[in-house]
Amino acid sequence: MYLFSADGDLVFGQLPMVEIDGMKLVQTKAILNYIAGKYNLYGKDLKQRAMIDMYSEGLRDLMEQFLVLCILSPAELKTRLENIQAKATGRYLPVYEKVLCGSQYLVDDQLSCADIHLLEATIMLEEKFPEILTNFPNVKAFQGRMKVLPTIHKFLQPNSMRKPQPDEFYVTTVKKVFHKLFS
Ligand SMILES: N[C@@H](CCC(=O)N[C@@H](CS)C(=O)NCC(=O)O)C(=O)O
Repeated sequence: MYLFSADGDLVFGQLPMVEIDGMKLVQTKAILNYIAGKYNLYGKDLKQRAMIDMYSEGLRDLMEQFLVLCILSPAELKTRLENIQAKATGRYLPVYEKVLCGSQYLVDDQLSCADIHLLEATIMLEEKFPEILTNFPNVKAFQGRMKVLPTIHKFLQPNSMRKPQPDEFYVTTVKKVFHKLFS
């Protein structure tokens, strides 16, 4: 069963879909890249854009690991969390720690969408592993600088548009929807 909407707005029968500037955009990367371009968060030239994409994709690979956490069994959850922690500390955080040594931002001297992804990833990681940034002081300092930027500070306040961690009600609803779709 596919999620095709009656008006055909879900072009591939999938979410997310964002309505922006008269378009109904699907495909996460297309959405993110459009927003990054529109708000000057996508570098000054092709090479910077390539670097921004490279750092962003690494973070997306890491953050994708979190997607199904709320529907795993306790045993699966334990294994998955161990795996995330190992990958984060062994593969991903060392890269960003090195790039941020002496640099304010990941690419060039200006804020880009890669920085936003890194901030989000660090917050997600700390929600599960509160001490995880202890050995990554440059990343921790970067997180502190990012959190006080006015729009980001506002976004991180309770009841903002940032999704809270899934609670029991959310998990039950997701399971019911998936059960309806796929049974
Ligand atoms: N490549 C797409 C994948 C989107 C995707 O898998 N969406 C899921 C929900 S998170 C979905 O709609 N699944 C239903 C389906 O594929 O039939 C993107 O990055 O936006």
